[in-house]
Amino acid sequence: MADTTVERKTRVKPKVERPKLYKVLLLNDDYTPREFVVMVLRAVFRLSDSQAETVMMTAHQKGSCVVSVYPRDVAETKASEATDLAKEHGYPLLFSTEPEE
Ligand code: NFA
Repeated sequence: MADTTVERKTRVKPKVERPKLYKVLLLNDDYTPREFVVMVLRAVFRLSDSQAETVMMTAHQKGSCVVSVYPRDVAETKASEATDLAKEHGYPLLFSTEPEE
């Protein structure tokens, strides 16, 4: 049987893009206890004790702090989980997400 080879005359541009990453931000408030913020950062975002302390204090002093970056669905799920956990305990603590530059 005769072999037939079909050649392309144009190049195929490989279209693989890195999924965009989203920042999770911790927002300061006047009511949530510091220890509770640290507990949430450790439990939901898996930060170490010292990382959690640094992130909490940065948000406390500057108004907000980036906790971590994740693919969009992970960032949104963790931000809601953390915000909901605080709400269950009666605290107004907020986490938000935004795309990385
Ligand atoms: N500002 C809060 C307090 O003084 C602590 C806090 C830090 C809350 C970071 C939210 C985010 N108890």
